[in-house]
Amino acid sequence: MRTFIHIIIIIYSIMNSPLCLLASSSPPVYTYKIIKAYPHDQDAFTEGLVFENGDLFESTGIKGRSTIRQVNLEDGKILSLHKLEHVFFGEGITIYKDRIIQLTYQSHLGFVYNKKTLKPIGKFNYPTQGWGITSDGQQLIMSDGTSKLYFLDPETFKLLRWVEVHTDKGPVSGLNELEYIQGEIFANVYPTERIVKIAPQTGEVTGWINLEGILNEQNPIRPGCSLNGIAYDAEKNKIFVTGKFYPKVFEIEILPMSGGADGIRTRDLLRDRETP
Ligand SMILES: [Ca+2]
Repeated sequence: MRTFIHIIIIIYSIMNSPLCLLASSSPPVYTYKIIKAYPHDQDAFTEGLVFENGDLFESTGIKGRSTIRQVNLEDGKILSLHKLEHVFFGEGITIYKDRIIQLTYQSHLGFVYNKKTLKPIGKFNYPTQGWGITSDGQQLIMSDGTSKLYFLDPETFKLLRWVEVHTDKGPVSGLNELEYIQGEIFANVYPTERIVKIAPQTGEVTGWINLEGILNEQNPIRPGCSLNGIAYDAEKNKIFVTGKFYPKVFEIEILPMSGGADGIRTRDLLRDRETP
């Protein structure tokens, strides 16, 4: 009897292990159309991007060069800027109420800023690396470069739950910059030119967005470039994307593409990147 109970416990554990999660079918693939291109600071190592009520905010990384800044979308000019101390590597940002929350890469430390002034007003700790962060208005949602997304209480930063992001083939790792758009989580997948759409409750991938070719002869690739920045204008239903050292912020429209996930071209752009 004891052996039987042990077997039941083991089967139950396996069935409830996120490692076993597989979606029942391949997610659809989407392509894109550029609606408009705006100037972007090509020295910005973009790690976070968020838009609210006409205001664009950006977080940049690299120790000694990390900032949080408000940027004019139309001309790319920096309207206000806060530099991080040299020991910190800035990562994702999100807006929650009147605050902006920013992660750091390996310091296990997040910063809270006054949204209007960009003055630091608080700090918090987390045990993982910090990569991307977004909010559904109720919770913070955070990535750490693995296939996991962590849901945090926005007031206490306590971990509430986590999901493993997965397709029918298995987990999707390298989840980086995030954006919550119309009930789904969009995530840059490092180091590719792809974005995954994710169901927040289950972690199942609901679509791949292939942005290959967004940098080209007109907007050339330079060393260190990496697609990493998604912002959503909820008021006007506009999606903006950019990346580290990108010359432009692109407003894009997402379009269906024929073929399943297996049809996606997987030319990962493995450049000289050592950091997320
Ligand atoms: Ca974002």
